[in-house]
Amino acid sequence: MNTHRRNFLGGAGALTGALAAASVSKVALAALPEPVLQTSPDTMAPLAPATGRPYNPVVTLNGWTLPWRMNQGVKEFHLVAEPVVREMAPGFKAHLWGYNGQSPGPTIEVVEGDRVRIFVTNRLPEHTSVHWHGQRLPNGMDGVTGLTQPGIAPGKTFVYEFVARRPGTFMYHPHADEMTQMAMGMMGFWVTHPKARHPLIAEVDRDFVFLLNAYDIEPGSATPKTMTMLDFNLWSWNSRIFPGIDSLNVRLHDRVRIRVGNLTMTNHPIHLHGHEFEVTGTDGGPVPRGARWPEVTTDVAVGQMRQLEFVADEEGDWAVHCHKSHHTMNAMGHDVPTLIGVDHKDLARKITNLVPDYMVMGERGMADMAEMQMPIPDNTAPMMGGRGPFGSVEMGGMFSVLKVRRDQKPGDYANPGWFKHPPGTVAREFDGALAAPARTRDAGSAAMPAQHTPTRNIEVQVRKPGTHTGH
Ligand SMILES: [Cu+2]
Repeated sequence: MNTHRRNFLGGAGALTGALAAASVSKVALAALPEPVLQTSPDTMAPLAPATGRPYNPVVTLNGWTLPWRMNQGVKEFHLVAEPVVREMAPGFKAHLWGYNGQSPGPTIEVVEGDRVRIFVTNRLPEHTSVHWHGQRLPNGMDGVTGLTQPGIAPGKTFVYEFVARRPGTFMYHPHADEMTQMAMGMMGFWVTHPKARHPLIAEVDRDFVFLLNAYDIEPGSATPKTMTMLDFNLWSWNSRIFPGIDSLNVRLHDRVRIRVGNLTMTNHPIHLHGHEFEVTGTDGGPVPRGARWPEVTTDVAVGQMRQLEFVADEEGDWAVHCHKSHHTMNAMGHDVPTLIGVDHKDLARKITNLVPDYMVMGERGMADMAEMQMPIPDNTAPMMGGRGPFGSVEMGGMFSVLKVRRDQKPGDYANPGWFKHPPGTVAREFDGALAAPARTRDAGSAAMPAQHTPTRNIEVQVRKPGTHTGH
């Protein structure tokens, strides 16, 4: 939701003749909708439907929605699986695989009951397929290589066709060499809007979508290590890391829906500040009203999707983030020892003689890292940062800001800047006299001395195992 939002149609010009010539024959091309490619990682304005049934479109965080064409009552889309260069944060570009110029691929939006035809052209160096996660569809359209279809070979185009039977929140991803292809960023969002007022699907003012994904890219390099199973160093939303993730900008009292899908290898407890929400739906469908309860954090397990809904009735800049603290950090070495409380002045002086840029990490915690700019390799992002109105936010990874503003116009997604706090409503330094803390000489706290304290040591007898005599 940058102020430089680009009209996605501007991206249509990015179609290259080389692509068309290399991948599909002229006859096939005549029947194919022209693929629309995207070159910008900015959040696109919602794509209002010009044809077909009307609906209230979603906003894909740092992403876009794929345009379609109507062909005799069928909504036709064209996905191109291909290597892409994705800017994960300003100054940091990753070599990923994705669809139509970006990773994740474009969001696909349709309406319940739509007949949908999706052309998938493969420009990857290996075969692929697309699985339409969560959809009711004919088995042969399910996209599982080897099980329901042959893989789409490099250079080939396949066609998927089915009716979007169930309204809700879905995603798509390959079911072919998934470990590699998902580690490289191949995935996308899918929303099926209800065809009429639905008793369990609220009409909302703002509807944001993003996928949780994770990468292992060594600082200074650009290609993810695809064999990594757990120790990822980049925790991203739509292949962006904070401060590269756009804010979610809403108007005071808007009803807001945030749809999240998880295609990483671990769970992510998504936490919203300042408001309570309900989980109103999953990729399995809308949650019955009697089964909803208030939350401020909801866990999104691997392969799951969650719809959070709330009324944004508190003005301000509210953090929204994964609550695993390591997931709000960017690329770092995991072998850094804990140095809190260690005095290493002498050591630092000696090293600085040899390496002038050397900075000792963590003597007082890690917050200094965000303020001082330690030199980092080209093409990576600082471990944490993000300049806020009061200094560094000291965050990275899966972190963004919900900006609730009284004067945000309906339908305006532009970033309103930092919140201007009413006078007297910001935590401030206390400048009165400080009383000395009261401490007791006994064990326990000052207010409540410990009771039943043993007066002598209790000896614990532990029998240690003797010689192991084997099995
Ligand atoms: Cu997380």
